[in-house]
Amino acid sequence: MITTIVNIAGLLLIGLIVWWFWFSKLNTITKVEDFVEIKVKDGVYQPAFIQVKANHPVTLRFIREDATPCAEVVVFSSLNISEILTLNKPKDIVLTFKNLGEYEFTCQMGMYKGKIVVN
Ligand SMILES: [Cu+2]
Repeated sequence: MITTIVNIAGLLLIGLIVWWFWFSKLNTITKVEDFVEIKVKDGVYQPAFIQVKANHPVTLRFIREDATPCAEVVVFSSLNISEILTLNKPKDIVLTFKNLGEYEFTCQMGMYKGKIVVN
């Protein structure tokens, strides 16, 4: 009985952590004109949910502060872009989105997740 309670409490805690990591940050939209700094740290891109304008160049400056190999590459799979991020060395990726829609960016393993919304 105690084991069951402990297990349920554990699952609730895991759920809360997952919720906190993914949804609390993903639900905050950052509107960007020309430039945004994205921190790669503690398992999340900050900001992770970025809104940009179509047909307007935007500079995404990735700053990797996570030394784990997981954070080393940022991938925009729908754009066929993948870039290596050097620890603590800002990496600028300049993109112009021609089509409206949503573009995911992730680490190689898909643990870090972010999204560009073009409107
Ligand atoms: Cu990863």
